[in-house]
Amino acid sequence: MTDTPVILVTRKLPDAVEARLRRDYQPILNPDDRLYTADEIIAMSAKADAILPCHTEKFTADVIARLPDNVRAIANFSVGYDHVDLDAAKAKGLIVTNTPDVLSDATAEIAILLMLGAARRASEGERMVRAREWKDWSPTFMIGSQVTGKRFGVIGMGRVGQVAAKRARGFDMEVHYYNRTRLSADLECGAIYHETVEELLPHCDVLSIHCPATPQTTGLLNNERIALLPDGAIVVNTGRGGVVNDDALVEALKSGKVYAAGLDVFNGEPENIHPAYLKLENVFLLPHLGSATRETRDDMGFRALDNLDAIFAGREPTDRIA
Ligand code: 8YV
Repeated sequence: MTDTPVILVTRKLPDAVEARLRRDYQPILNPDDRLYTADEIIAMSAKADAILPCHTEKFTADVIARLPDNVRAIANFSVGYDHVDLDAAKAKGLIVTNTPDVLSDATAEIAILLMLGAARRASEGERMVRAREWKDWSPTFMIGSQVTGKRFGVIGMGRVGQVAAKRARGFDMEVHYYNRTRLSADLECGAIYHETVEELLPHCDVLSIHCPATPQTTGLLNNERIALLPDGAIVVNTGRGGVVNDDALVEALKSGKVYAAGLDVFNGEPENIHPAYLKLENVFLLPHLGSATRETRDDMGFRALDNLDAIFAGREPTDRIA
């Protein structure tokens, strides 16, 4: 036996990340990438000094209370941490970390992809071509909505929101945003700040959601707030599904109040997303691909390991959230 810490890794990680884990720790890996149940995670933690999970594993207060005392830390492979009850973690003396910064570019890319795809009917067109239903072309065929020069509204101007805004400026878009606190001028880069979501919404030809899922943001985009958007707005969500009231968005997509939506995250993902989204042509759907690039997934793993290295060296981890 050595003193090398044992790390329970709940999902298959990139090869380079697993190689570093093997080099520096005693990892319990998941080569089959099976989604473990809470009971399995608790049982497999019997000898673990830390757990390295993804957002797919839920650390509710009950799960955290049942973790054995040898577990000192939860080093998430994610920037979002709504899957971990931080109060329960603090109460149990667990250190919790996340992986900010490294996925901002990749997630902003997906936000822009969703904006363009929704505006220009990309998935609808692709489905048509694949189904061999493309029979003709005419000047009025599959007309979309142009985004260049329009207004790009951001809810949650954190790291990802700021990069998405920067990319939107590449389309000559005027950036508006709501954030709990106003950014400094150098970070704002000319974006127009609104003190409330309600003040922001009328300025959003495209609304891009980047805020975390919290009790305060659950169902934030509801009927009343959608009514404040300009007619024909586009809604993009790369944050968390819970920020959107699905019934409200579906109704707005059906009525044309919202022209189209681009969604990468969903209530009930992956298998229980709102069924209407699957039927509506004006929704561009992706399966939570925000951070899914080779570069970013490596960097997320390394960042989680940097945090573990600090914890086991007795230093404060850079990305401590509890
Ligand atoms: C991650 C995400 O890939 O980091 C996040 O919060 O939503 C994703 O982009 C995922 O959470 C991995 O755990």
